[in-house]
Amino acid sequence: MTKKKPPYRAGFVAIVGRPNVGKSTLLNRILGEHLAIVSPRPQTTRTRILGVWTGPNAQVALFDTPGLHKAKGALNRRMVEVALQTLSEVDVVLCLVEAGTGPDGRVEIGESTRWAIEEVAKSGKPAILGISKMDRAPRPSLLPVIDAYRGLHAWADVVPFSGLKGDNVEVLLEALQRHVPESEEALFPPDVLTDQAERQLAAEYVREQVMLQTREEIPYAAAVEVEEFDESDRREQSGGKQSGGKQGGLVRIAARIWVERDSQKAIVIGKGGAMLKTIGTRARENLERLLGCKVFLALHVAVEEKWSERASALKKLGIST
Ligand SMILES: Nc1nc2c(ncn2[C@@H]2O[C@H](COP(=O)(O)OP(=O)(O)OP(=O)(O)O)[C@@H](O)[C@H]2O)c(=O)[nH]1
Ligand SMILES: [Mg+2]
Repeated sequence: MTKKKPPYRAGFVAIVGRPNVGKSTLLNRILGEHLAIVSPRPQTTRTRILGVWTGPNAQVALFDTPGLHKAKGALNRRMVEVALQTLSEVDVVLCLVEAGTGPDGRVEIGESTRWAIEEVAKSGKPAILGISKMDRAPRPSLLPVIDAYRGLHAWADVVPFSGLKGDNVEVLLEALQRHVPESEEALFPPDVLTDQAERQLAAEYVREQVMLQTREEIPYAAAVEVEEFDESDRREQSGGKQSGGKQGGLVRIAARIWVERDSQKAIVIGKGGAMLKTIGTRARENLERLLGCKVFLALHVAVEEKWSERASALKKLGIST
């Protein structure tokens, strides 16, 4: 007797949750690529980022989204709108929370986490709960955490995992494959990894370094615009992942870091240009890895007052649609 082949499945999944819970780290872990920038600061991701995982029996198209929070200011409001909008467009929701317990071992679920879960419930979509950062939680604390969250929503599945270390990510991916709908065919060709152009990724890699290297308000006052992406000296070779086969040679990139005040510009440039040099060097090294070729990266800093409050600026920077 031959065993019946399981049906092929394919669908869209929104990864949502409070800022900083590890959404982007998980997307990168599942895809094995640094598609979404990551920093220890909340509100790192500003737009939604598609990452497509293709397996033998299923395709899971994941949207990483900005963190759900009570937003103040046009930029943050727009970010939350993007996340909520994405919830309404997908087949399955993957809601992430942190595996945190209080000092006395009691499970703590904050006001904003409850609100995020309410939004997930309102979407009416099948929702998987991912309990993130399990590497930080003592094992015995996980069961009460799982129980507490089970009480808040009828989750389709509950999976503790660590995006950083990779623990249980396979289990989570299996759960996602089980819950996306049956489908006649894949949603994307098997070699598609993301919807982000290399130009956009370049801007994000620079912004990642701004977020990692600077302090206080600078990470939130900065945006990056790629003004030039010159591939004329890039060589065609087989094997480049992001580039449909291009690898080797040189890409010249010029990018502008926008900040909101002169004082912020001075900090981003640093003493004798030291800060800008560090940002540029780190971003260039990461870009060379991504693009599989040498990169020449020229960075400039410019001031545009209150860009984060203006719809036109958000649009120009790819944050608004
Ligand atoms: N220990 C531990 N840290 C993690 C894990 N996943 C993410 N982090 C860290 O948590 C911080 C935030 O991770 P991100 O992936 O940027 O979180 P996010 O949910 O995308 O955050 P926003 O884009 O701001 O909403 C970073 O410092 C990560 O290294 C994990 O599984 N374990
Ligand atoms: Mg993120």
